[in-house]
Amino acid sequence: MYVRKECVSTVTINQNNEVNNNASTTILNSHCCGDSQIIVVIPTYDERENVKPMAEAVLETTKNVRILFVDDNSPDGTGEVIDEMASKDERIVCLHRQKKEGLGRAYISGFLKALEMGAERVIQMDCDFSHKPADINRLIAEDADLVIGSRYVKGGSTPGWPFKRRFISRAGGLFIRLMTGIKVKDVTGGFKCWRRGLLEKLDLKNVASAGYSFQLEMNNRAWRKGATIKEIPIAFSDRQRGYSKISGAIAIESIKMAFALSRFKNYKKEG
Ligand SMILES: Nc1nc2c(ncn2[C@@H]2O[C@H](COP(=O)(O)OP(=O)(O)OP(=O)(O)O)[C@@H](O)[C@H]2O)c(=O)[nH]1
Ligand SMILES: [Mg+2]
Repeated sequence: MYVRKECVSTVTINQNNEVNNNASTTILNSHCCGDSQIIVVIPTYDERENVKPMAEAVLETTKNVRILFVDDNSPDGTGEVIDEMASKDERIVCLHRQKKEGLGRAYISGFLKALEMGAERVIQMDCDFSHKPADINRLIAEDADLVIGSRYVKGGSTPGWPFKRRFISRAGGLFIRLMTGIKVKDVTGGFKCWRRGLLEKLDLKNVASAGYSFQLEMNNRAWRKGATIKEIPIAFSDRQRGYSKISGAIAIESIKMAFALSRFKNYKKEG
């Protein structure tokens, strides 16, 4: 039986779909926030115009934070711009990858590197200002294993989006929620704060997604581990500079992933 419970506030839902408000907290919350090390992981591909203002905004708005850019050898020279910043400011690090392999692969490399660098909290965000640097403080203020900046909880919004885009995003999210049973409202969002203890449990090297389906696969892994997940409202606006890397193939990967994670087949228990 599936327990229906809204997930606007912190709720734990384990692999058997049982709602539990406390149990996993003691296991997963072993690293607490306080003055912990926070690393903001930002994947970049052709974001030359955005990286500098993004780094400045992140470092200005959040204390005690480092930025790990993950660049896939961007043809526009983004990697060199980051290297120049990194040579002047030790809070900025660039992980260079040889070629474009998708957002998911870039994030996995970035998360593994951030853990190696000693991160207690890992923020993931886009480099195009759709995710607002000032909201990082709101994400890290929450006490949960995974905090999601959500367009679809009360107070969240997508200003400037045309009806068609709103519809596709909402319908896609609904489909994924129905297929997987996950009680997260913004299943495809990419602005999140992960607690180290949770990331260490997610078997990152075996994440299958190459592209944007990474978002739903990771949510699902966290949820099946019984993590505490909280959604807080954000306004998500369209990028001002540069171009979108989303393609039809990416949408198809997400649909395939929703089937792969389907609650209607082989609901696998995890310890
Ligand atoms: N390293 C790396 N970064 C990527 C790749 N694909 C996308 N990105 C980055 O991931 C972030 C999100 O990509 P966007 O193209 O903005 O996609 P989106 O924000 O989901 O969609 P839009 O609303 O259309 O902008 C940006 O910072 C991109 O530069 C990739 O293959 N490798
Ligand atoms: Mg974007």
